[in-house]
Amino acid sequence: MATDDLVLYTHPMSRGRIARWMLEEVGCPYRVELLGYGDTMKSDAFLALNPMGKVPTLVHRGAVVTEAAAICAYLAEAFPDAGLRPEDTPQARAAYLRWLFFAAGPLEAAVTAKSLGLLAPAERAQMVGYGSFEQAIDTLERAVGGAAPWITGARFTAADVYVGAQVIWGQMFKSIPERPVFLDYVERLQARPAWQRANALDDAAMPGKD
Ligand SMILES: N[C@@H](CCC(=O)N[C@@H](CS)C(=O)NCC(=O)O)C(=O)O
Repeated sequence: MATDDLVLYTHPMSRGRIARWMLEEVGCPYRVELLGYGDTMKSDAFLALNPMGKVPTLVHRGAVVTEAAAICAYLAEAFPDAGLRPEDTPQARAAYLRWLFFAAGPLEAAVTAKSLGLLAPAERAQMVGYGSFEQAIDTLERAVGGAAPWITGARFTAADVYVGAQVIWGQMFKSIPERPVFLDYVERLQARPAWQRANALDDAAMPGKD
């Protein structure tokens, strides 16, 4: 059932897919507002919510959350019964925050820079957060490979939604090199009913599907 309490502003060809997946994991009713690139995304009404004019943007009872990683973390906190927060141990909490922030910062920057052919030269590695593309990918592989079976250990969390979405996207579009550890993680992630529901909903919302 749609509700005005929880509204996701998104586009099916965007990082909004991450937020949709997280909402499906949470299982709380939400409403979707589909925006268009370059038009409704840059309207005055939407810029008032997100001055970046970007999706995803979530509004929960008047609280605006932008940034896909923050949306995942916010929803895990706002709906604790969904069990998407890390276990209450220093190890699990550390892994949760560490890999969530790593994926939103250094990893995303490295993958985007590589795709654009704009990676920092090797002699500037000390200055950029991702060091080198290879260093960032090797670190991701160790994080995912050390997971049992999820990034913080036994419990699937919001960090798996965010890190996992990047790995799924990277394997699909070849922006992250194919490695057995990544392929296994993708298989586990895509077996989740919430991922499947979110994916089907966004596929159905693709332009030209109505
Ligand atoms: N850091 C943001 C990035 C959001 C972002 O760049 N979204 C793109 C779609 S994937 C967008 O809305 N682009 C529209 C525009 O910049 O006009 C996040 O992680 O949510």
